[in-house]
Order: sequence, then structure tokens, then C-alpha cells
Amino acid sequence: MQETPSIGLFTGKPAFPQPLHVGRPNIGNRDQLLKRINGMLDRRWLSNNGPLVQEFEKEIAGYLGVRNAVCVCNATVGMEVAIRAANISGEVIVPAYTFVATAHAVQWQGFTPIFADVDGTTHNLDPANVERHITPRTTGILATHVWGRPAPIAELESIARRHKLRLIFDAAHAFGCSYRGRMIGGFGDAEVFSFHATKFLNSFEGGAICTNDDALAKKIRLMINFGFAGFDNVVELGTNAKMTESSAAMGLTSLEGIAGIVAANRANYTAYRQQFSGIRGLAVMPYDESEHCNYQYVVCEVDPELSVLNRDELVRVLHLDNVLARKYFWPGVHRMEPYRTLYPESHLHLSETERMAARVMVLPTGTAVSTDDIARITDIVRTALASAGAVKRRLSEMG
Ligand code: T4K
Repeated sequence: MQETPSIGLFTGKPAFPQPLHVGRPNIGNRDQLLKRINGMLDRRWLSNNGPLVQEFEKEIAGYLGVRNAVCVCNATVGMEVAIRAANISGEVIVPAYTFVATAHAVQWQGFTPIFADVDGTTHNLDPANVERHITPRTTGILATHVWGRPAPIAELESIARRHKLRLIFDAAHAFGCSYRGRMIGGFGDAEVFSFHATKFLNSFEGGAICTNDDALAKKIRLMINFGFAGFDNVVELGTNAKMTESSAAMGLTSLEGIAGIVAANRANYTAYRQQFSGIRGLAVMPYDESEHCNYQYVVCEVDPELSVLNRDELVRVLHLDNVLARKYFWPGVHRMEPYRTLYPESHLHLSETERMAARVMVLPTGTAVSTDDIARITDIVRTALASAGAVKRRLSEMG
């Protein structure tokens, strides 16, 4: 009699009693955090450009080597503000393979995101494809550094120069990463980081708009505070995009701990790369180790031609063992609303995005995941692949 494969799909008992998440927050030194929060309470200064926000901005700018860092409540609103401050309107080219916030930040302003395709090797915008989408109505490019791997910055800067476009980077994933030896943060007209709980550096919720353009930074500072230039003096259309002092307290504490976060992420990434190597049809995406990397995402591509289980089957198997792998950025932003209805044909020219969306599986990592956990995850994957026929039958019985 054949032995039952020892994975949750068959045993009904997950390998991990508690879920392993992608994006489990990294928590820095609690004592430092609580000290800062206590100071904040003592000062009774909770928001509106308080001392912790000012300190956090100074630390970010110094760390990245950029002239201005403006803290904001999150990266989505940060991108909306950056777009407005840079006088972008009309059509804006965005990748279709990104988190939905990139496109929403454009659409929410009443402007038009135009989806360009990505390069299947880098997962980042394909510059030639960007250029094909430029029309007389195009005013800007909003490019994501997907997984913290830099977008093709030099090529995009050259396109922006030639066509007189503004260039903003969605750097939500890229804090602590570099491009040709220079930290991400100072490229294009502005770069927008996310410090969301799930990000490499977190401030609960939060973000920062970084720019070397002082005039742009001045405008951004006005815009994030309703356009106020002093008591009772509103000089711009603005919104409320301010970061709170408690977020800055968490951000500063996270920043102090980033060496430890990188070390944990890097050890996990190396463990996945080693343990998945030799598994047919599975490849863990490499980082360029000659650059600064945050190793925040372990991205595994499942080749449907080579792997005996496809990405969706593997994700289902892993979930039954409490390994909550994610299918980012499936199904592609162009297939989400309102874009799916607005541009029903767009998938026809986004073949690489469609291909990536069907094969990428992001695996749990971060300081809450150990290399022992990764060995167990690898066992689950290997066991499932070795019993692919039974796995497929069982999954189809489950519906
Ligand atoms: N641009 C890009 C390229 C982005 O990836 C993002 C955000 C943005 C812009 C926008 O930045 P912000 O406006 O948020 O600053 C998650 C994050 O919520 C989202 O911030 C992130 N990208 C995206 C890639 O991942 P979901 O929809 O997957 O979130 P959710 O609720 O499923 O959480 C992810 C996992 O993390 C879950 O398994 C639970 C775990 N988790 C989450 C939180 C918040 C925890 O364990 N603890 C927590 O506190 O989007």
C-alpha cells in the first residue's frame, strides 16, 4: 500500500500550527519604541510636523543621500501628492505588473494610467514598451522598483528627457536598495517609499517622498498639509497626508534595526535559493548582490511547462500547511477594476505581465521566519511535487 504524503493536503493537519505570512512586520527594539512613544505623550505633540517626524526625515535623507525626504501617511497618498506637485496630468505610463496602488494613485486624480508591459526577466518596466505608449497627452511615467530591484532608471530618465516627461518612482519596495552604487531615493523627479507594516522598514503606516528638487519638495510640504504656509494662510490646493508622531517613532526604531532585518532576510533568501535549486520548474529570483538589497521579497517563479504542479496548485498546497504564499501581482492591475472595464482589451498587449502574473509565488520571509521553517517549507514543496498526481486528484475533489 502506498504511504500517504505527509503534507496538510492529505493529513488535514498543517505543518505549521500558526500561519507563516508574507509581510509579517519586523518589530524593532521595543524599549526604544516605547521610550519614543512616552516622550511623544509627555510632549503632547502627536502630529503636524512634530519633532519625531522631523528627526525621521533627517535620518532618511542622510541614509539615502538625498536632499529632501518628506514623510507622509502612506505611499499611495504620497504618490498622489507627488503626481500633483510635479504637474502631471492627462496620461501617465505605469507598469501593469505592480501593486494596484500605483495605477490607483493616477486614476484617483482623474488622470489616465496607461499600462505598459514589463520585462519578464527583471519584472520591471520594459523601456521600449514604455516608449511605444507615449502620445501627445502623456505627461509622466510612474515606474515601480518591483521587489526592490531597481527599474531601468537610466533608460527611463533618457526617455523622460527626450519626451519632456516627468518621472516618478514608486519605490514602495526599495528602501535600502541601490542602483549603480547610489541609493534609491534620489532618481527621477521624486521617489516614493512605503513604510507600511508589511514593508522592509515599517512605521505602522507611512511613507516618504524623496527628491533632490528643492522647489518640488517645498510644494510637496505645502500640499501634504492642506496647502498651509503658516497660520490661516492657504497658498495651494492640498490634502492631509501628514505622518503621525507615533509612526515616526516606529520608523526611527525600525531604521536603527535595519542591519538585523537585512541579515535575516538575506539568510532566508540564501536558504530558499539553495534549497529550491535543482527543483525542476521552480526558480527563486536572484538579487544583484553587488548592490545594496533589502531582500524583502522571496519571489519564486513556477514554470508551467516544466513543473509538474502549477503555481496555483502549489499555493493551495502551501496554504493547507499554513504557509501563506502570495500570488502577487495576480491577475495584473489591468485585470482589476476599474481598469478591466475601462480597457477590456489591454491584456492583448501585456503578454509578459500576463505570464508573470500566472507564475509568480511570493514566499514568507522576514524576521518572523527561520531557516528551519524554510527547510520545512521546502520539504512540503518537494513532497507535493513527488506526489503530483495524487495532489491534483485531491485538489480537484476539494473543488
Ligand atoms: N506600491 C507598491 C508597489 C506596493 O507594493 C504598495 C503596497 C504600495 C505602492 C502602497 O503602499 P502603502 O500605501 O500601503 O504605503 C500588502 C500591503 O498591505 C501593501 O502595503 C503592499 N504594497 C502589498 C504588496 O502587500 P495585501 O493586500 O497583500 O495585504 P494583506 O492584508 O493581505 O497583508 C499581507 C500579509 O501580511 C498577510 O498575510 C497578513 C500579514 N500582516 C499584515 C499586517 C498589516 C501581518 O502579519 N501583520 C500586519 O500588521 O497588501
